[in-house]
Amino acid sequence: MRPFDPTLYLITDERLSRGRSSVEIARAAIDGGATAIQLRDKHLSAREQYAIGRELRILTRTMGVPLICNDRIDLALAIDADGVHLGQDDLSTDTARAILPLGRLVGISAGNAAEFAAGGGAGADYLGVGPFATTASKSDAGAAIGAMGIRIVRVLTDRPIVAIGGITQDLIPAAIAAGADGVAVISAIVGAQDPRAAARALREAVEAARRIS
Ligand code: TZP
Ligand code: MG
Repeated sequence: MRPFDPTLYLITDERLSRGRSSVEIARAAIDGGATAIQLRDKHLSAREQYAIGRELRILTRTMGVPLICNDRIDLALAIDADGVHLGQDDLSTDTARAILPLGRLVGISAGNAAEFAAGGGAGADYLGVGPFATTASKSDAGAAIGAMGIRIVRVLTDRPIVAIGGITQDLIPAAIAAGADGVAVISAIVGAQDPRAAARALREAVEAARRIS
């Protein structure tokens, strides 16, 4: 596995994919420049997620990007994912490290300093910080934290930060200027008519924003 590259992190959700599979979306997204994939079809049963995860595992290995499993350490182990992404209600970073083989990625969600501390941010490999803007993809995402929210977490860690929540191409310059290293998206790719072109445009936007930040 290559080191975690936070530039463009695709999160799957077949509810938003206009009938296309998460594997099909992920393939197009990686083709377009996605640098990491997270399995997050959490509305499906464990068995259904496992089936998707197995396919994503083959795809991501072939295409050379890490596969990260949302919430569930058991599923991460079962599909031999490269890591897990943990929210505030999931098992802790320390517990994940104790269960997972050495070298697996552990990412956490943190929208502010309190969540950074409670989620074990200091021990995480990367942070998902948001919601940057209003999102319809996560019902309990809370209020948008914007650039100021990214800045607050930025001073707490040197680890990669991905801005998440309502990210569209036009918001990328503000997220990167505030200190994000990349962006994580669902709808901007999963819901796009052409996920490959959407990924390419988002990736180019992150790279362009980095050049001026
Ligand atoms: N965590 C915080 S906001 C969010 C997640 C999983 C949803 C991101 O989806 P979208 O469609 O990119 O706003
Ligand atoms: Mg979670």
